[in-house]
Amino acid sequence: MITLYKYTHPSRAETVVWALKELGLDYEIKELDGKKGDQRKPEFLAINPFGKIPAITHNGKHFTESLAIIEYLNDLHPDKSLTPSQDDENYAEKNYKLRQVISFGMIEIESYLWILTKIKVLENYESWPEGVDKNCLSCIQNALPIASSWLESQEYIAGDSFTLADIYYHHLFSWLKMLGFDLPEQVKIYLKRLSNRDNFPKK
Ligand SMILES: N[C@@H](CCC(=O)N[C@@H](CS)C(=O)NCC(=O)O)C(=O)O
Repeated sequence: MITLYKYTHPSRAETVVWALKELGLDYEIKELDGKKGDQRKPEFLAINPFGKIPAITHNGKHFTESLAIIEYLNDLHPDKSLTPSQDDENYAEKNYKLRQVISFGMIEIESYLWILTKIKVLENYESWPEGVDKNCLSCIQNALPIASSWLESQEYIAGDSFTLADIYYHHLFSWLKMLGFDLPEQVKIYLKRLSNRDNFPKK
């Protein structure tokens, strides 16, 4: 049995819930109250010493980092349905595209988004020099049209089929929306398409 540790409130642990559903794996959920600091209690630090969710336990072992957890879950599935099939004659190219879009999202968008969130939403709970928020904003504004352009000719972010990159980009684009970014129309349509999937976790 897989145990997923998530917050009572929505967080990136929802990406793992979505992957579990897409893969049809059995799991149980243990909820932590982030506002009460459950993530910093010794019981949870024994699972993730970094004190962050999501984390899963499986076969007596602990797994952390949302995307790595999703990769692990995908490897448990006989068809590895969230990544291109190795039997596909264009496997190398399709797998490259998947890794490329994820790498781009993490480095060119999420890193700046996280700093912007710390400054704007968490009210400067770390001290960042003046002007950093503007730099982050402009880095994201440069990267967003590139990510959006991938959706001009394909239904999913890394090609013509649904992959774990779509789970990640749904999280990323929703985060941008939450911070007030005006998303391009094709991104809005894409988000709608993803949220209509049978296994999309309903609130
Ligand atoms: N890179 C990690 C980030 C995990 C993360 O930042 N989790 C947040 C919730 S979305 C958290 O647990 N924050 C708690 C804290 O910082 O105290 C991942 O993708 O799993």
